[in-house]
Amino acid sequence: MKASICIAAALAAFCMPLSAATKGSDKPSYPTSGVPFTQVKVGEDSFWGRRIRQSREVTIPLAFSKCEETDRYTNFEHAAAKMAETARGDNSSNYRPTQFPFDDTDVYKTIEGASYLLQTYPDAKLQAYIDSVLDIVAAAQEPDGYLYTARTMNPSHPHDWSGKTRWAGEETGSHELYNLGHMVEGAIAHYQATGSRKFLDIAIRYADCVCREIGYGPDQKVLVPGHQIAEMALAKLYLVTGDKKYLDEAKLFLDNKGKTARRDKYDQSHLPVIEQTEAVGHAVRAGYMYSGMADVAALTGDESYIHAIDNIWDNMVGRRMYLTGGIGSTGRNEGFTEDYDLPNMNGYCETCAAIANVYTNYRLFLLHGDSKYIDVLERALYNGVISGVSLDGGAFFYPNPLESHGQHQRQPWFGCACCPSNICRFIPSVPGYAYAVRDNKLFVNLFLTGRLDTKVDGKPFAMTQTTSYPDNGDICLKIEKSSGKEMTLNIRIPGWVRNQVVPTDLYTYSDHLKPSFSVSVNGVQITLGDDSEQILENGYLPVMRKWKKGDVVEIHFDMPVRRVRAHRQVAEDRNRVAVERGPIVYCAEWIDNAANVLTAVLPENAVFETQSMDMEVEGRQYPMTAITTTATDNWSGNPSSNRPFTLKLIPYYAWAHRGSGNMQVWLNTDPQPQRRNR
Ligand code: FUB
Ligand code: ZN
Repeated sequence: MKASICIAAALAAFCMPLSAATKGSDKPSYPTSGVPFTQVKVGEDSFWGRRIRQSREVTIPLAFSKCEETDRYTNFEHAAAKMAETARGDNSSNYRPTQFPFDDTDVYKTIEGASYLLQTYPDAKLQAYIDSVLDIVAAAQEPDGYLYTARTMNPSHPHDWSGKTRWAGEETGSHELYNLGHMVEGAIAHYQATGSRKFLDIAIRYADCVCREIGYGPDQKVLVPGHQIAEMALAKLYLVTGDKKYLDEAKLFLDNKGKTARRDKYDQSHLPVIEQTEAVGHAVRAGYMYSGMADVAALTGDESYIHAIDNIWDNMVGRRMYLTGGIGSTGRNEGFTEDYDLPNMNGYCETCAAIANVYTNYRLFLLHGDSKYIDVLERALYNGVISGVSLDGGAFFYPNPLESHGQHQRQPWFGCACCPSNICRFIPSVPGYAYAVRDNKLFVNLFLTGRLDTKVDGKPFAMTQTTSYPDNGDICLKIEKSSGKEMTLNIRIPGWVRNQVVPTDLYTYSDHLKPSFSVSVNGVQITLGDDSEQILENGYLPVMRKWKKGDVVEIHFDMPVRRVRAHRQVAEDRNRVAVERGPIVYCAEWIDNAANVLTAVLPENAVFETQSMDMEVEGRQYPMTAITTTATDNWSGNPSSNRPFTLKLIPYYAWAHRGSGNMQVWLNTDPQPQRRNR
């Protein structure tokens, strides 16, 4: 499908108007517009309500305290002090930055997450705290807008990765533009949530400095970000301000990849982006770049960008993505390797990379309007992303492998804290992925309890959604406000209901189940016919009518336990099967099982049962659905002595909460003794 350029309301995909700065209202936007997080309130006692509560009570306070404890704020204070000292002719100080030149971003990312929370849970104390941090940040900004503490605190002796002068080290590791990207993302969230321009103005000043200094002009430098994110952030800044120079700068960064001195697969600079066809290199850099490419594709309609990002997605989702939606097969480059190389124990699947996968797929949905992207997004969200944070919100995984012999445990923080701070900003932003609007269509993409208050076709529309998803597939939508004009609810029918594990042949269901679904309006069931696919549009069931307050839509998805096989070329998963239910990938842990889960065999005819369970973490109970079946233990190495035992499986996201031990997602199906000895 072509990306049509919609002449749409200024603040389509993510944003609310910034009237003072908006230059004209006829700028292009995404073909489909995401409903911003500001218009979705998640119910407290629900799957995502609990996650957001943990963010509020644990994750974000922890991250702010770590920023304090690990001298992240001191970096800003030293930068400000250095400028003051220099102004009075004192050059005696020798401040040293903390470990990484991107440590500033943990501050920006935590403010971003806290801002999303403020929107839902106004909190004067938190707002005042953020304000005080922003005072420290603002004081570190150089007069022309440059804000990078790793240099400003000691210009003649900056961080080792920074390069001698501004931008000199950007392509190889300074992260000056990575810092800009996270600053802009955080500032926009803060502005949207609070209406305050305090952070936004700081970010705009730095963005303007970058636009002045990096470009094609005679006094400018042409260079590209060594770690992407500025591209997608500047595209967002364009949507918020209406100032096209930010989109142009984002496109300049992408257009020049592979054309500057730097040529390396690691940061995707091996080729110009529009010639790229495979997901390569460092997975977070890649995911952020693909998101930026999708932004540019959608916002400019540039066919070469659309073609390239579609090809890369085919390769990534068709050959290089884990069942959990995780990406990155090795820690060597924290990234991609070869087609079908998806090792489980040594797989990397950095939490940030799964988040980047969500960003990419979300933007591709906004570009193409196809639910297959939300299917991938949902898979990453419920598995590879939330496995990165403990149920209580206080400990984090950096890599998220699919197999362990107990060597992996979540940690309360890391020296390189990109993953915890990304969790800070991502979890509270989830409501912003639930709905989208195009003309008089409302897309219901995610199933989560809460209230939506938005506009469809320019007219107010409100609805509540109630569900226990992903524990079951029953969802109730109740219309609370509608103009009475005809409009369509586009209800996403997830791939997992339609017998598609993923929208490629990388993973397939190996049982012969045929789950079905039903949708009724005010008690009257919609006739789906023999082939429900026929009436779906891009994976959505369109339900058009003149909605009125009190109308009720009931959705039911069968949610049987499913067996999944990987493509035969994935050597690691050969003779193995994974177990899923709805969007959730399951795993077996040592603590629930009397046999070794690394060598246990799941027979072809295993019958599964589900049961509700509460997992206790730090005295609090976390509800989830467990699965049991009968498997055999071939630990003896002799198939004739295989013993049956009750195999218990829990959601993958909940592993590693009860001590250290074996964990397995891809269970053995081969009754012969294991060739690999563990
Ligand atoms: O370079 C910034 C972040 O540090 C990357 O995104 C992570 O993979 C970690 O290397
Ligand atoms: Zn990370």
